[in-house]
Amino acid sequence: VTGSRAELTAALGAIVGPADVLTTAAACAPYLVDERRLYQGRALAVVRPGDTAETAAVVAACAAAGVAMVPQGGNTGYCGGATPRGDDEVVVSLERLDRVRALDRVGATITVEAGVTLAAVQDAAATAGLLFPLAMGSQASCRIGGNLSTNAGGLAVLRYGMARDLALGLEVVLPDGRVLDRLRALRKDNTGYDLKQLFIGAEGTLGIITAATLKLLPRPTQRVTFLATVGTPAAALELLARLRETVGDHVTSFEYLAADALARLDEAFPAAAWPRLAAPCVLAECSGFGADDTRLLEAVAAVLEDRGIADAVVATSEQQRQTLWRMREQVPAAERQLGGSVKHDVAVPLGELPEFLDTVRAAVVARWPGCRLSVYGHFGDGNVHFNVLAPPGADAATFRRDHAAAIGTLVHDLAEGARGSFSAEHGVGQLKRAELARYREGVEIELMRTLKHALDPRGLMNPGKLC
Ligand code: FAD
Ligand code: 2HG
Ligand code: ZN
Repeated sequence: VTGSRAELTAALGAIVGPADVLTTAAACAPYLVDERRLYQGRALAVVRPGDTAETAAVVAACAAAGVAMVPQGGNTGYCGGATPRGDDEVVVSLERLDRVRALDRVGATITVEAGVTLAAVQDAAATAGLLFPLAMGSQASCRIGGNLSTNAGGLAVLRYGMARDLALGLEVVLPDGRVLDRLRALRKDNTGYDLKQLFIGAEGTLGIITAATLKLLPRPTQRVTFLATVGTPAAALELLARLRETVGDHVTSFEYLAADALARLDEAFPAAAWPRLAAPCVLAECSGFGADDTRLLEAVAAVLEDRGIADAVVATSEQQRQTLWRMREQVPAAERQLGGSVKHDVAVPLGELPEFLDTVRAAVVARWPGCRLSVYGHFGDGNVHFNVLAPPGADAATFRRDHAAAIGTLVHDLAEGARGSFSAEHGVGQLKRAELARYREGVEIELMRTLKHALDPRGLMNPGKLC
């Protein structure tokens, strides 16, 4: 660090205005702790630029002072990626970059600044009669720059893909303050390396995303949303296959809720108004565009009947549909209310899911008898959240402190052993750096570090995260 803290904060204040350079403990507090309360950080300051030019100037000032920067969006990330690690780092919050710059209805694209919340992007699309399909429980507070930086997944990946699949162009401030303007709304552009892809999923280690041009899609006119008892994970996969054979890629979401996840919901929210069906359940949604809105419903009903699934609730109103989705989206809140969990976010090839679940469940219960599980997730993507809570009566924080690492190694070893991934959607951040080193080949880590060094030779952009 060159120069004094006071000099840097004064320089930052001259760029963004003194009110948007936070230095007091109280003002900085919300930016210094992560969503899961796994990391309590410290920072020299929190700075909130108001546009791209200010962001670039902030980065240039920090770079000139040799001070590291931690980009932060909605601060809902699960791996401590947005939490600063020491009082020699500056948090760069993108929350004031919250404008929708353009919406092109004919081209079906939207250009938004990084700090627009995911829900606001969805709303802007809906207002134009279009769909921005990225969706997840945190959508009211996560921000599109964070979604792109984590390559977020969520509830409709099966049909629409991850954040990466929805990005056409990016505007990025590089670690030295230069601006890379690739805000193109092109579906086709073969002009060398596709540089935007580097920043998607980079967790803020290569630059700060300030704006993005995103794909919009036709807004479905019909939706069939149902909760059904499926018997076993294998039967759930068979149901998915039959649905896809029947209605093709109209299958938009296919979420699984094991008995233990449903039990955690009941423990945390005993009075909630959602339906109680025998476990395990699937919450699925099919969406389409036909003029006759009974056809999709009839096709889904025929598949359920053919699979011998009698125990099912099909939403007959938007309100019921939202109740079903709220039930699924409240599982993380239930875990939090019960003291928190050791979370896993693994993926395995679809066909391996049933055996993987049996194996991992047996191994965890044998080694940590009495622990409670919460198993659910994006089954159609091969992505499950295999979460482990302390035994009833045990202190949740102590359980996590003493056992999280060993439980993680067991779960991740089994997932990677099944040719899967230790992180399907939440990323690496600070939390899973050891896993990255453990499971990725030396050549992969070397390439990642080569890229990091090429873009950020001084290591000032979100150090200590990812690789
Ligand atoms: P932050 O937490 O602020 O940051 C995340 C990472 O991105 C950090 O490394 C940060 O440095 C970097 N970053 C943020 N903004 C920028 C930027 N503009 N430029 C460069 N780097 C940046 N995730 C899923 O994938 N699927 C889910 O279904 C899902 N459900 C969730 C449900 C709940 C209830 C909660 C609390 C979280 C959930 N998440 C889910 C995790 C989280 O919401 C996502 O990872 C989200 O994409 C993070 O966005 P954010 O704006 O909060 O990012
Ligand atoms: C979800 O799918 C999120 O609800 C959060 O990815 C998962 O809290 C979790 O473990
Ligand atoms: Zn998830």
